Amino acid sequence: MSSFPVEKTWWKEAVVYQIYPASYLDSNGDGLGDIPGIISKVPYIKSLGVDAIWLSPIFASPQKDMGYDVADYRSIHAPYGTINEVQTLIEKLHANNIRILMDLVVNHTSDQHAWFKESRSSKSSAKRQWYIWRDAKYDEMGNRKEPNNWKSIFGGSAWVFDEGSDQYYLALFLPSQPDLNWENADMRKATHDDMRFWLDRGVDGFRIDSMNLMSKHPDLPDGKIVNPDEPYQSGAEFFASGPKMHDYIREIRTEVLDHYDVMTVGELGFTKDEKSVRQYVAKDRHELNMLFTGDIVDMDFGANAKYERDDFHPRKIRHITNMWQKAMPKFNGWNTIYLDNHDSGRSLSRYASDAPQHRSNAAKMMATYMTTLSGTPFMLAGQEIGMANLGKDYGAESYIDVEGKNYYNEVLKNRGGNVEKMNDVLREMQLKSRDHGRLPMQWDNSPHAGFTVESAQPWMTVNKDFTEWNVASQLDDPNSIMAYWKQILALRKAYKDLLVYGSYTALDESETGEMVLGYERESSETGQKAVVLLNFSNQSQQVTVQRYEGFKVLISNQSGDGIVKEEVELQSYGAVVLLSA
Ligand code: ISL
Repeated sequence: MSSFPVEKTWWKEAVVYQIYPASYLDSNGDGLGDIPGIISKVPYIKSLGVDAIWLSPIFASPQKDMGYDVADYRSIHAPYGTINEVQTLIEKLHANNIRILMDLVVNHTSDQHAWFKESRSSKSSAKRQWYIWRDAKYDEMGNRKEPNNWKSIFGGSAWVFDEGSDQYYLALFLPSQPDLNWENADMRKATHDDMRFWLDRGVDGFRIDSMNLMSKHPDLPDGKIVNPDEPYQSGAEFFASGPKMHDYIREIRTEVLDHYDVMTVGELGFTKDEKSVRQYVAKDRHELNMLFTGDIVDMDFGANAKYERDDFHPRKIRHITNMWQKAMPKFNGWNTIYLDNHDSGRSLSRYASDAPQHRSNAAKMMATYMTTLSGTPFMLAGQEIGMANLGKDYGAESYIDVEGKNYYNEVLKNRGGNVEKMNDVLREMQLKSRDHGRLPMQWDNSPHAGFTVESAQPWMTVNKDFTEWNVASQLDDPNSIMAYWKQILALRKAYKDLLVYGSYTALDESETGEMVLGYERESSETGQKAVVLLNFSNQSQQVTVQRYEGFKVLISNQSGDGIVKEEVELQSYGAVVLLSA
């Protein structure tokens, strides 16, 4: 249990709803979602009972990585709308007591950013040092080689040779996403100004993209050779959580964030140990409010590559959940609670089941997980109606995102271009491709799910299951997934001393069985307890709950529950929340 009294803040009580702008609603018939589309759905967003939205990047961008390649942080990607429309969105959200978080993408920019164009113009450019430039190396034969052996996160070398200025620049993602050089104080100041630009327009905080990649080891040493057959190796040890990382965040805090009432959530890649995590979010560190540690969306990634097989098992979610729920209170940190984002497949299809007979219950069970833990829940638009992955009848050609495509093509090449040999990779893409998290929102059963007009070509495949699984069909159905979300979000607010601020105690696997995740929450104000039991399997499970005899059922996705006796029978993907008197 925490040795700190938990301080109450709005961002701890908030529930955040992530909107991927391309995929929410197209208002002008070009097949791409836009800002006016989101504006028109503010009443809908409000009706769910969420408190904030996180908007994935909407800034001017060549869209090589769907806006995570920013060309100008102060203007809007024209097909999404105008800056005035963004201002209207902010105002309309605020009028409805909904806050807005922007995506702060400042580990890298697009190669179309004016800063980079100037930087690459010559070695003596005033902005040369705003990016990471290095001379070529040469082997004994005189062949030009990259400055080190780092592999890009999206495949190939992390270095790009610039013929014009005769040096390499570092790009940890796409070659068109050059990494900024955070060592440079002028660059940092310009970035702080960009942040203020949005904060002064009313933005309530940031999700900080690739946050801990900003500081690299100053010598950029070669990564360990783990795969001798491959030309490039992971350099994560040297580019993640580098020596100046905490200086940069603290500077952002004191120079910018502390002058506003805002929240921050940093995306933390490659760094997952408690000691390092502590340094970013312990309250006395004065750095970030919370983090996405990533492990919860990586539970079925292979040991060497995302698209290698390593099946989900409930013991994984038990381990990760218990680890962070126990860790954060020790240092007065705060958790994020999430299962989905735009970088992977839908959790429903990966960690539970989207089979027709299970889908509704499984989605409600996952909603129960998302709303009964200590931390700030981040739900991905579509979760409220149980949106699922594209089915197995969609082939490799349906996947358009650069991360998955690059990987697929690399493996295909290594296998001599034989598509017949690609079934294993396709299987993993059907589970984890980033495209699934970015599917157009399913509003109704009209053509293209009501996402865009009939005559338009949606930018991304609309999942054909929309005829059954859509917002309109659930709005008035009291047994729908959406109705369950609304109910449990309202309970989270009504019982916030317990469900937001209460302490967490894991139930032991010996008590619940290996397929059931169980935990207790307890209010320090009233001593009231909630017990949460979540069945992550398609079989029914019995859990003995003698010690909770007399508790009543607060919410459940199964019928026939009331006052608890000795045992709870969880149906497949059943979820039951018990409450003490
Ligand atoms: O997508 C991934 C694997 O599923 C991750 O490796 C991801 O690239 C990493 O978590 C960083 O993600 C963020 O920055 C990327 C962008 O493509 C992602 O969409 C974003 O969330 C580069 O800006």
